[in-house]
Amino acid sequence: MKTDLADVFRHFRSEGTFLKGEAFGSGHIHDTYKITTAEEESPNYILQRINTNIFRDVEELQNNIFQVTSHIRRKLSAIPGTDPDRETLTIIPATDGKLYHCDDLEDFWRAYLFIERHRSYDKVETTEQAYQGGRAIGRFETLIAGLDPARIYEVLPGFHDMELRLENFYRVLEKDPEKRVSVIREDIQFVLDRAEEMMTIQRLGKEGKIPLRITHNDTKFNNVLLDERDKSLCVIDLDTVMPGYIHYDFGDAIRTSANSTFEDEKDLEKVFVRLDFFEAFTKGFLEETRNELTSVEKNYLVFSTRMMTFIIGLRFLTDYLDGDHYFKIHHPGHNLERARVQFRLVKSMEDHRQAMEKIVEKFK
Ligand code: ADP
Ligand code: GN1
Ligand code: MG
Repeated sequence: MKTDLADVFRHFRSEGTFLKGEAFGSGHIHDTYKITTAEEESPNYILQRINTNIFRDVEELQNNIFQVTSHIRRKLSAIPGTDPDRETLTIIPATDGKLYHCDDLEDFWRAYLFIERHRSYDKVETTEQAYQGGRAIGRFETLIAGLDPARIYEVLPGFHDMELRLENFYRVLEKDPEKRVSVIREDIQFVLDRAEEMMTIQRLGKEGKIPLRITHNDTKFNNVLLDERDKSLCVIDLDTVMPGYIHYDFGDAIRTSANSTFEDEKDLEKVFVRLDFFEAFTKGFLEETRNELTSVEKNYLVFSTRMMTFIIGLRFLTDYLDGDHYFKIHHPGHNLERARVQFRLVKSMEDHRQAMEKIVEKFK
């Protein structure tokens, strides 16, 4: 049955009349629509059907986003020349005052102000974009530092816990529900060869050598909006803001912004780490965070790029084995293709490790 977007939209405290609703963006999790209103002076909106297989407690999820955006808004309003309606998300409450709307089919919806005149990229094209992405993420880290962790509900516990992700992979491997194990022999070996090293960040955390912060946890490049001149504008997709290590955000951002090609490139020969993009992103990121980060944190930034690329690859691979229930796929084998791109990128990062360390050294 086709969703009646006009009917859903009616339940939000929006301005203007519904003109049209179209699928928007390329996120892997929610169903996202842009709602255009009829009147020139009324804003447009983003309407999202929340993926409740993943986010089971919508009330807590939305409350988190409200806490995060309110905090950022407060901080921005103290900085002259900023525009909070463009530099952070604005939740549009439902007509009953809730931060979401539940329809008759038990689908949960939320609405945001549409951030106009933005640019969003699935793949970085210029060093300037990478630099601005680094600034955006770096600034986000400093904006949310100081948010009281007690206000944040841990929406997806263990989200980047390597041990848990590995256990989960081994469990699905054992069951092999779709009989796909034989296809991924080499990928399994790739995982086994690196499993131990990949637990480094959690170990440092447990030993108290790096601080637990509030982090974004999903900093891929299309979760950063640039403005019409490709300048840093806004960090979106705030579902996973939770306690975490800085390495989750830096690593995940580099996984996408320093990838030479798309996350699901079929030709693996085209996949490698772009050192020029890595340098530009790192420069922007450290300009914003240099004074905030400890030297131990800085020492593991390069490692984090391999770790986060590995863990997302592992999640794609697990989902492939499990029958593709988590990430949206657009054709059979899509998750396997994504996993292989990640692993190829890890390999390239291993090969360029020294050069990457030198770059961090230069800007830290
Ligand atoms: P997902 O978790 O599925 O990735 P996102 O919240 O990232 O969902 O939204 C998907 C896409 O929709 C984003 O990558 C971006 O292109 C677009 N988008 C989301 N929120 C806004 C907004 N407030 N203004 C403009 N575009 C947005
Ligand atoms: C998902 O929501 P989106 O598409 O921005 C995923 C991330 C993965 C990413 C891989 C909640 O991000 O963890 O890194 O896909 N988000 C969630 O592209 O699982
Ligand atoms: Mg997203």
